[in-house]
Amino acid sequence: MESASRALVESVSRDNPIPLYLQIKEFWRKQIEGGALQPGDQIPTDQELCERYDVSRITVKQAINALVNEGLVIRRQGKGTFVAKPKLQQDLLKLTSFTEDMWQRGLVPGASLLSKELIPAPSEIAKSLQLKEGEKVVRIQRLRLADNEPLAVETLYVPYAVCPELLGDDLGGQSFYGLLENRYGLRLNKAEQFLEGSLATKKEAHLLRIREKDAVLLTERITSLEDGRPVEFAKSVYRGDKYKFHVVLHRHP
Ligand code: 16G
Repeated sequence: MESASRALVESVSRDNPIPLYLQIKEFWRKQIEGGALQPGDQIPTDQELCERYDVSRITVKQAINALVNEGLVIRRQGKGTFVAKPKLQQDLLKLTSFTEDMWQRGLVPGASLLSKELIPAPSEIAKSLQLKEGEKVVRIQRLRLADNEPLAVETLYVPYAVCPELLGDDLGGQSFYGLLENRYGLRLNKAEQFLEGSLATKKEAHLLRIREKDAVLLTERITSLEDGRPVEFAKSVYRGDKYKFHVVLHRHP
């Protein structure tokens, strides 16, 4: 910490046209991304930073807020500022389940069932699932957990006709894709997925243990079987500070 702080003093210059808060923020970002600071490490208090760089509290707050917004540090009320755990990354190349994604990262996946019911498909959902409006779908809402921490709120719509048995299954502790493939012999083929930024509703914030209107990542996925029938319309709301998606783009695919 001491050597990092000395380097920081050298790295912040009033002659530099880059605003002071950005210079401070960039220094700490490099320390974190370069591995000099590890998740859980504390960074100096706002007061300490003000004194060391002879800058105002507002400048320090701007620098720390920028680090918070990038998910690099978290503030703990009354305790200080700490290096955050890196965001979980989902590679958008292969059709994988939440369970597979978490195991791959060495985290224990979990799900707690919020609701499960048979409903007539709302028109948008019916269109995505190639159903007639009003045809029956099983709607399942689950809170998805990684190492017992809430990560996403997921709502699945599954055509009742494709998998009527699902209504009787306990989806709290089980992988949905696992059930489809291993118990019901349905073969998943591909999914189309949409991503957008959004703000947490009151209910989502409560479930995800964040504040209302905090940034979240909203995804919609329509998954189909090898015979072409759509099997799910899934809407998931991920904590924006914990999750990111990764895509590799080829200029000449
Ligand atoms: C992921 C999928 C969701 C799928 C679920 C199955 C995204 C955005 N969504 O959460 O569509 O239903 O995995 O997970 O990736 P499970 O097999 O672990 O229940």
